[in-house]
Amino acid sequence: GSGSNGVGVGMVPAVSRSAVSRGVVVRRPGFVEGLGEHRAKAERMFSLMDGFLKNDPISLQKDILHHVEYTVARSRFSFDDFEAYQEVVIGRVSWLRDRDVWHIVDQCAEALNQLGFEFEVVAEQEGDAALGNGGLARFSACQMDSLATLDYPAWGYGLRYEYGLFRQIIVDGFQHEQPDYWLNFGNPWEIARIHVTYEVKFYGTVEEVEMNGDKQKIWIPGETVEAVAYDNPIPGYGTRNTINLRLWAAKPSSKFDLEAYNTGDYINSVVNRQRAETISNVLYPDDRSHQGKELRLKQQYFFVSASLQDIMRRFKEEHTNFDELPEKVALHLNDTHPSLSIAEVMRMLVDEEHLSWKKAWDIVCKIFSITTHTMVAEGLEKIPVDLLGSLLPRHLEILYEINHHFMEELKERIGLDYSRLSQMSIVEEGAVKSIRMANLSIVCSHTVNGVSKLHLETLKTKTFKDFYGLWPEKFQCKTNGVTQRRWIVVSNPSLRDLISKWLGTEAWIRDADILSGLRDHVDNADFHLEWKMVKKVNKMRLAEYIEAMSGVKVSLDAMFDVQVKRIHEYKRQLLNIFGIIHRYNCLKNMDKDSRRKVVPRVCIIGGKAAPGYEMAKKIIKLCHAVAEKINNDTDIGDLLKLVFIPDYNVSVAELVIPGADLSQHLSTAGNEASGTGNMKFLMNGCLLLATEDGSTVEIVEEIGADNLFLFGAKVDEVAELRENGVSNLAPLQNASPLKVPLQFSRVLRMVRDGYFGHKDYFKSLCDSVEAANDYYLLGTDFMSYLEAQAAADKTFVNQEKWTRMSILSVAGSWRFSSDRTIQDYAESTWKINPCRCPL
Ligand code: OAK
Repeated sequence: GSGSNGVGVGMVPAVSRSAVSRGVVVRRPGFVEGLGEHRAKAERMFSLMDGFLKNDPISLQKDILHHVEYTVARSRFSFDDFEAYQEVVIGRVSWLRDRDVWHIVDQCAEALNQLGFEFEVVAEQEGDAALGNGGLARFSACQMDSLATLDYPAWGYGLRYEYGLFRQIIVDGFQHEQPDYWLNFGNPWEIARIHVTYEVKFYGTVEEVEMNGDKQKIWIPGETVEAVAYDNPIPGYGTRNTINLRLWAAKPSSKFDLEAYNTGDYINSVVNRQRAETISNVLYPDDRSHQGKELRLKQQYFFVSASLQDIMRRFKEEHTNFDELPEKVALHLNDTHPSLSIAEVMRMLVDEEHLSWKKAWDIVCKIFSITTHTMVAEGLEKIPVDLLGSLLPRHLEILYEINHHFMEELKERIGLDYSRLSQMSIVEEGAVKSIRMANLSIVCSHTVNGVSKLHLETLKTKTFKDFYGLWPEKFQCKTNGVTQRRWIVVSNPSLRDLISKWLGTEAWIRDADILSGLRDHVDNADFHLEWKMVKKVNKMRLAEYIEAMSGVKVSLDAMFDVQVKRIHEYKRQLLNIFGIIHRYNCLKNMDKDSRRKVVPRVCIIGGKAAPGYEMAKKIIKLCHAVAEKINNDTDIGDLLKLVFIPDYNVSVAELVIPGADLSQHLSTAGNEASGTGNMKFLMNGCLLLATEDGSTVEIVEEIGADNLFLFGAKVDEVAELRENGVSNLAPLQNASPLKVPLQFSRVLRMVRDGYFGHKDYFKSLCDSVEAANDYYLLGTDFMSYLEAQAAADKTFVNQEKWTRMSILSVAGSWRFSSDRTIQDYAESTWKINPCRCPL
């Protein structure tokens, strides 16, 4: 946490503010029971801890000093803020000692202040653990927070990347990527479990051997690396339940290849061994393109193999009969990235535990469930067979066998419909023969979840239509959510206090439903006054940051209008920029009198482009080029400013979201599976300007269409619009089709003609939205977009109405807490109950 971006965040683990990727694994409650002796010991330790490990400021100071002297031996040297941060974390948040970490923040602040440190400055020392790309990964972090808080016995697994998502720096308006070596000074939250290691194997051959009269396949691997566990505690709020995010790091295997060392090439042998570490080195920064890279596949299998060995080890410590596995273990695949798990569990059960294929398959089909996080079929992961066969030869055989059984079953059910058989097959024939990871996951999972109602509908009627026809009962909706602990309590402390004051309770921090009680005060003038004050404080914080980052001074009276998310064509940052250019044109053409009535705007855009994504990088450059023109036009002054916030990440989000008046969610309908940014802004009383896409549809259901600014084609109009350019459907008829091209083409022409410079560079960007190529319908939606913007301006002038809408947004955000999402998963997908530790 950091002082500048949130008071009181220091005691929250790095991982819960981070974006973590990959799978979430849930264990059923029975698993933790019956530990007998262990439990007795733990209880005794707990009771002693209560006596010894006190959380009052004096005890905390003793601890800090103890660490200074005995852990880092720094008492005689300078002991700076960074070390203070590390010591507080190491000393206090070791999860065995700590029971309700959220409630010792104030004591820590006092202890540090008395030692002469400023708590906020110490807390600011913590950086983001950027272990994921965007929405998918940050959603995992919210889920972990909710799992812990709701007392579920869950484990999260992932990779301990040494380089997280790249740092974005902007040079002359262009994005440059810099490595994020986040572990440089250590990570005080993690606990290295140097004894929890597993061998992970790659390459080699498959041989058939005779075993007890039966033929048995065995895999003779060619390379072995070691996976070492690093544990990251995720403490729940208002509970002793602290769950574990176990991240794997690759290390050279401890087994020596005597042969290699004896050939005399000692140096090269060591260098080769060291190469193992590259597996977990770096996170792939392109969140959607699957390029069939060997290292990426290695990462996936490394992660899957280590996690499953860990899970099986714990199961086997207590159980001998694999029939009990589905009772004790639920494995949830967070998108298809860990779906090699299916083949791996089959391999473990059949090749290592010698279960029959049928029995193993029966078990496997009861333990897996999956959530998919993408709308478009092209986004689904495929692995080329050649690559898989060389890296994991036995797994490829298993996948073929799974497919063979599936195809047989399918033929029985649908007959010899070859077109459907080939579409549903796990193996895709074609120029590059591949394994379809989504098909594999659906075949084997008992539940397939979508992340919003609209997403599920698309899965059922388009993406996985045939599978839905076969197994309708598998498909479920689990609308995403975000944690109010991160997105209000930590990042917006002023709003937190105001909400608690007016609700007369802090219980909403654990039970978001209570937030709906804010509706009772929606017309209270005093409440309105305090509400506006909170927004002002947050806008000041943001304005200071903007000035420090970009040198642009912004007026607090302006509407702060924000679009922050990964840069993607479908998210239409370009529509936003075109709208800004149009606004600029309008201002330039206005007389003085009209200008006086204009609502001043500060447009804020932030987000990273995948390093190889040309169009996205051009959008960033265009944003800077337009900003340069507008911000330096003295004629325009405070009426319009455009700032690009570099290196958008979770820390920046914590600062930007509370300070926003308006936020934009512009994806072409049918492209955003859910979106979670919309929920974070909603929770912070920021009004949405959005298309009816993903979870926004459900936000509209909850708060009503008059409490946000909707625009654009609806999902069922998009196909027709793409086909014919203009809509025949009713809602769009009002927006004159002629007017659309006129306003839009003027803006487009300015960019094309080099009004913002870099004419040649922007050409392909302009081509991508020119009439026939306008796949994401920028031209079609432009008028409707401008109307929504005008409605936002008009409302902003009426501050009472605006404040009402803002309060109703926060009140309606109760439904978008990840606690609701997780409870739904627990009850209807994993079938688990909470395990509450005695407080
Ligand atoms: C990234 C790579 C592959 C598949 C999906 C993603 C991804 O980031 N998906 C996002 O997941 C979020 C959490 O469910 C959703 O809110 C976003 O709409 C979706 O784009």
